[in-house]
Amino acid sequence: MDNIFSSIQTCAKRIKKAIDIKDIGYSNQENSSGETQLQLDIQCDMIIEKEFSKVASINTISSEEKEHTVALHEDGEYFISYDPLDGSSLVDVNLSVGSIFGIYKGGFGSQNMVAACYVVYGPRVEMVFAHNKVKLYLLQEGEFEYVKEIRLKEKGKLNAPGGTQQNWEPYHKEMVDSFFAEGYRLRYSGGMVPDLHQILLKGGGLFSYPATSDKPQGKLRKLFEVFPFAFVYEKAGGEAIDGKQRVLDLGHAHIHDTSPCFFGSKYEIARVKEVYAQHGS
Ligand code: P6P
Repeated sequence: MDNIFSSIQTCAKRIKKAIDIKDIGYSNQENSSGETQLQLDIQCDMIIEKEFSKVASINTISSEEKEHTVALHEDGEYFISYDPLDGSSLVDVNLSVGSIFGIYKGGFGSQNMVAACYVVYGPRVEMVFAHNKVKLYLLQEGEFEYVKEIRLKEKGKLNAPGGTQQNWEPYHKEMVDSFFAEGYRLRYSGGMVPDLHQILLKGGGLFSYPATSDKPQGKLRKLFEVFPFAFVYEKAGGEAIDGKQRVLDLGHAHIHDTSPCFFGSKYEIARVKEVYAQHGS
């Protein structure tokens, strides 16, 4: 695992350089989710694949930017899924973006998840690595320095409601509004990594990306986005559900499967469970 952690640090430094200098024009390609790929998406994907190919313990990788998995080392015990640059379209408006990694042992799948990691490229470059604990690191003078352990409180103050509001179910809108009626603050940038990072660092709240009329299976990808953050939030003392059940109890049929998702402190997730038990499919 140490070699993987070290390799991700190298990836993060190289990706930061690519963000700072790379042409952010669109390529003529689409990813498996039908999203037009930025040159930068492809560049960051190549950086990670090249660095991971040097780590003998990595058996196979799967990327949001690749249709299929890529076998690296047949004797490796770890399988890594990743989103090389989540929210990449935010780069051209100078908002924070991130890389997300899910680390599985013996094969891809929520039941095999043993660690998760994400990197936030913002005013500072920070990394969160979740194994037994959730640890925060800050890139300083070319090295990632340990800062602190991250823990969620029982209840927070931030509300990050994702998805197109006109496509929400009425009961979902009522639930979102109920938190605002309690004084929660709206904190939503459209970047999953900074939005979830902010809730973690501020001690709690709710991030939601529900099933909507235009995306009945949600938008966020299980292997590359939802499972890794579910692992981080649970290790930090929070919860992650799909509205009904624990995200990390979900299976996946295809590596690009999506899921509705709710990440947060226990108080907020209890409200989601209560509302969705009465309405949700
Ligand atoms: P919406 C970025 O494209 C992304 O995949 C996540 O980073 C983010 O949480 C979500 O989509 C935003 O989606 O529909 O709210 O713009």
